[in-house]
Amino acid sequence: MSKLLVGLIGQPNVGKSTLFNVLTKGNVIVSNWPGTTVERVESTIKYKEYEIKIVDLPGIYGLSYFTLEEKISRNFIVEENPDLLVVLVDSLALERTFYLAVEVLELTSKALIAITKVDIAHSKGIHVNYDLIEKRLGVPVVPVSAIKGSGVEELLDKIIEKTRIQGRLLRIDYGELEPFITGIEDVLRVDRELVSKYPARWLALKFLEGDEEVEKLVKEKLSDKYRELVEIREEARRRIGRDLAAYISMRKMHFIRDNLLKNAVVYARLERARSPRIFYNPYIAPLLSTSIIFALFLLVFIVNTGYPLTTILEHLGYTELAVLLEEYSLSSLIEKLFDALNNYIIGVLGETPFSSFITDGIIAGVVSVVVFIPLIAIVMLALGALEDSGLLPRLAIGAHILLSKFGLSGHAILPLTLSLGCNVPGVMSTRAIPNHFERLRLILLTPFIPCQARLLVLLVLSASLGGVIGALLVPLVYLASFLVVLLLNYVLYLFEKRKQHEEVELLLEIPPLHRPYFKVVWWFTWHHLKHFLVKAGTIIFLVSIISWGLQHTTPTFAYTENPGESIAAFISRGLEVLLKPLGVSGENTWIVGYALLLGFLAKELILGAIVASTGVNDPLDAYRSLGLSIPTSVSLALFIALYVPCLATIAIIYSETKNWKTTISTIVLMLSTAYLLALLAYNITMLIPL
Ligand SMILES: Nc1nc2c(ncn2[C@@H]2O[C@H](COP(=O)(O)OP(=O)(O)OP(=O)(O)O)[C@@H](O)[C@H]2O)c(=O)[nH]1
Ligand SMILES: [Mg+2]
Repeated sequence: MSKLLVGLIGQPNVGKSTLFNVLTKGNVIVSNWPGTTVERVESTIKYKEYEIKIVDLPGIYGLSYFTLEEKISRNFIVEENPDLLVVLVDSLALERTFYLAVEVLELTSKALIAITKVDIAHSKGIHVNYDLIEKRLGVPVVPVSAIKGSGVEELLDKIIEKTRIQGRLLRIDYGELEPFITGIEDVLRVDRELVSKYPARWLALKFLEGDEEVEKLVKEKLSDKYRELVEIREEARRRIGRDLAAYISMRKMHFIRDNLLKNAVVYARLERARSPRIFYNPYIAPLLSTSIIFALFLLVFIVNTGYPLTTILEHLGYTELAVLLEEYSLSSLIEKLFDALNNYIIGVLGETPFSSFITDGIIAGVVSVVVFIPLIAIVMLALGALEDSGLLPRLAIGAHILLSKFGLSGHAILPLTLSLGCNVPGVMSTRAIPNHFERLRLILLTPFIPCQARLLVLLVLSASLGGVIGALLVPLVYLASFLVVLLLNYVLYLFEKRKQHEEVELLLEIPPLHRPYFKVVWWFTWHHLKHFLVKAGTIIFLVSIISWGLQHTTPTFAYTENPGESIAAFISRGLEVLLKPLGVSGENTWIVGYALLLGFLAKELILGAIVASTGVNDPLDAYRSLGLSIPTSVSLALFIALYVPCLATIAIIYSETKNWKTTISTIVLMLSTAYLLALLAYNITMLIPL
């Protein structure tokens, strides 16, 4: 266990003690700060592999050395040398409360910002772009609500993360004062010991301000230079023509208003809150909420891939229209773009192992990340608009009436619906769920919901079967998936209830409705996109490249274009033991194993793998050529619907939970559930005379 010392610092009333209590859950040690009657409250908590001692510092407005509270805080920073300071800033009074944060960041880079009371900020129409402020300050900025408990775990994670990285000090431009600051800094640097304890620039500023403590320090350590320093200060005062402390403080306030917060906060104008009763009606609300969210879901996916409209059109016989819609959907346009790039590269390099590595390895890796961009962007734009306008909590109320019967809260409507299209935004949208346990439960279960990619495979399988079984296959598989989700959810829910003795509840601040602000919606979208690209994107990209290696290298490490000779096929042959009980046998067994193995990366690859290994061009004919029995096809359909959806989902589960245990548990749970049910389906279908 490593030990960390963390101080909570902030202006009075920003919420330090409230956050302190939430972080430490009670057991505190109360003493007095040395030589004073001011209470010192501290507590040690265990988090991950850390023992974190948290100290609640007294509320102060700035880091001068006048009041007792200020002296206590500054001595704590300098003498106790904490591993990190958490500077609390009140989201309801950003301009004022950032002042202390700015002062702290000039003194130490071992700090991060927690923006507090975000629960009420939203209902007052205050929207903050935390990412932008983070970039401008150079330290992490974490929104928290101590009252609702949101952001607290993220704060702890960021605390640990930040203590591992060296940051830089904040540098504010003091205009005309700059040459004097530099002048004083140069003199101060003579005393190495002094400038190793305090940043030289900070000392210079405090000296200019006439800070009592710094004055004393300088006089003591640099007695021979003291006159010179005082002269520089006199010269500065003449130049500025006013009190230097006031000037410095004014420049800080300007920095906060004109640089730090500029374009980073939107204060929405709230219309007088009308109360649309319809959102609370026990009969209409559930229907209304689910339909609005479902309609939104349809729209998003139609723009992205054409699905499910394409499938519907095809079934109605408008095949040409369906093809057209699909061709001009966003994801197909992206694929065309990269196909053109691939063709160009092959044209230049010829068909060599190297060009295969570039196109099927690197570019395919990039594509597998990029195809998600429009989808996530549109989903997040839509969600952002719902959230910002205040409509989302109202829809959650309606959905809650319905979902609470299944041990879920109204928040679950989003992940459940979105996952029908794609599990990645489905898992991402669990962020809106305030209850930690429910969120984990949904992260674990939403991947069981068959997404569009899985549907495409299921459709081929059902076409290969034909007849009644073929017609029933897809609806039955969907039904089975939903039953699995509901059942597992209920089991997990009962476990939780034993632990936390709480009913599913909907903790909602109902903000007034207002029209969505594009800027705020865009922040929301960009925040999620960036998260996906940086966190999940890297994992997806790297594994795609590794998988190229496995598919193009033989067990003796030679290059191969024949999938049957590759390491992947070699592994697939090992899967035969598991496939036999599902009725897969004979020389094509490895192809099924190989297809399922690639399906781990993305379900789209299953059909491609079968086509590539059988050498039959049409996916349906290729599948038929495997000669699998009806019970086997049924069990495979169920297995494909339920086992790990794709690498991207796994990557996003990891990046959302930052926990390998949860990620691996999900994989194990999915594989075992899928396999057991597939086995069951095989044996049941065997009994039916067909
Ligand atoms: N809505 C909401 N209110 C909060 C939150 N955190 C604190 N408050 C309220 O803000 C007020 C001040 O909170 P404290 O925790 O006492 O603030 P403090 O920073 O410790 O104040 P001092 O000790 O006086 O410096 C209290 O009324 C809290 O209930 C929050 O996350 N959400
Ligand atoms: Mg307090």
